Amino acid sequence: MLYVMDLINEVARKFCIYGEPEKAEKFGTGHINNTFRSLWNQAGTPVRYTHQRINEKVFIHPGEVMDNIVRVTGHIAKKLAEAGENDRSRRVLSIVPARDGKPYARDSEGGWWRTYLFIEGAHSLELASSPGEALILGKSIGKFQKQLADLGGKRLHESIPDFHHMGKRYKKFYEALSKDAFNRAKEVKAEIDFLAANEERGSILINAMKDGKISERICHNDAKMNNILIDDVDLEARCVVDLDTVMPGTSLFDTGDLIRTVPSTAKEDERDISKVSFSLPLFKSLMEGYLSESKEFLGVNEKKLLVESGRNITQIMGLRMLTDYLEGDHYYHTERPGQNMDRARNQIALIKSLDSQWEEAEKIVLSLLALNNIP
Ligand code: ADP
Ligand code: GN1
Ligand code: MG
Repeated sequence: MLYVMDLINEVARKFCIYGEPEKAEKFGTGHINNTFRSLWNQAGTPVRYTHQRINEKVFIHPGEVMDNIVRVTGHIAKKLAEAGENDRSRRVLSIVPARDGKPYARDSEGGWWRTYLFIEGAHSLELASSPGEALILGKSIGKFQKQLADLGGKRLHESIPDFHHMGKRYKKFYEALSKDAFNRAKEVKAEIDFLAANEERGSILINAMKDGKISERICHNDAKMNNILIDDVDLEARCVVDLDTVMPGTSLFDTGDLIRTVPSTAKEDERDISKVSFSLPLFKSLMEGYLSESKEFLGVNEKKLLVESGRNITQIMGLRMLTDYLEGDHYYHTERPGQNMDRARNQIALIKSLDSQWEEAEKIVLSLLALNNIP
C-alpha cells in the first residue's frame, strides 16, 4: 500500500491532473508494464486515471514509444471526429500530458511513466465464449488497422526491432538452449523437438514480407484479445489499448494474434492442455468481423495467409515463452514456477489442434471471401 501512495504522491502529481487523490491500486493482467489506476476528486466529480510504468528492459527507447503513441492516438482521434462518432474518449486512449507538456514523466529512479484517462464501463476478455464476442473482436482490429492505414509523416519508430522476426527469435532460442543456464531443457524435450521441426515453416510471413508479397502496414503487433476493451452495456468493442508495439509490420501479425487468442478454448496460462483446442465457430466469426472492416485494403496474399498467420504467431509466442523459461523467466511477468513452460505447451497444443482442422479453417476463409465478393 505504501508503494501505491508513493505513486500518487510522486508520479501522478507530475501529470496535469486536478483535484485531490482518493485512492490508487495496481491494475490489469499484462505481462509487460506495471499498470495502476487512481481515483481523484475533481470539484466533487470522481475521475479515474491509468498510470503505467513503461518496462524499460523491453522498450529501450520509451521516448520513441511515446512519440509513436502520440501520433497514433492523435490520428485515430481525428478520424473519429471526422466520422462524427460519439463517445470518442472511450474509443481511443487519451494521453494526459505531464506538467512540462511531455507525454511522459520520469520518477526519482529514472523510471518512465505515462498517464491515460481511465476508460470507464469497459472490460477486456481473457476467453471468448460466443461467436458474437469473436465477431466484435475481429471487427475491432480490422477497424484499428483501417484507421491507421493513412497515417502520414515519417515511418513510426520500431519500438522493438525485429519483434516478430522468426529467424532471430529462433537464434535466441538456440542460444538459450545451448547455455541451458537453469538446467531446464531436460523438462521440455518434446516442446524443443516440436519447435525445431517447425522452424522452416515459421519463416513464411517474414519471407513474404521480405519478398514484397505482402505490404508493410502499421499494425498493433500485440493484438491479443485482452488488449481490446469492450463496453459493459452494449458489449461492442470500444478501444484498442496497449499501444507500445504499434509500428510498421504486416496486418498478418495482428490477425495472427487474434487467431491465437480468440478461437482458443483455454487461456494461454491454462495448465490442463486437454482443455486447449481451436474452435472453428469462433474462428469463423472472428474472421467475419475482421474482414468486414479490412476487406477493401487487404492485398490478395494477405488474404491467402490468414490461417497461416494464426499458426505463425502462435508458434512465435510458444518459442518466446519457452526461450524465457530456459533463460530463467526474466521477460514475461510470472506468478508461479513453470508458468512459461506451461504457456509454451499451451501454444503448441493450440497449433496441433489448428493443424488437425486446417482444411476446414481454410475453407471458412475462402467462403467468407466469396461471400464478400473479395477477389
Ligand atoms: P501490458 O503491456 O502490461 O499488457 P496494458 O496496456 O495492456 O499493459 O494494460 C493492462 C490492462 O489494463 C489492459 O489489458 C486493460 O484491461 C487495462 N487498461 C489499460 N489501459 C486502460 C485504460 N486507459 N482504461 C481502462 N483500462 C485500461
Ligand atoms: C505480451 O503486454 P502484453 O501482456 O499485452 C507481449 C506479447 C505477447 C503476450 C503474450 C511487448 O503482451 O508479444 O504476445 O505478452 N508483449 C511484448 O500474452 O512482448
Ligand atoms: Mg496488454
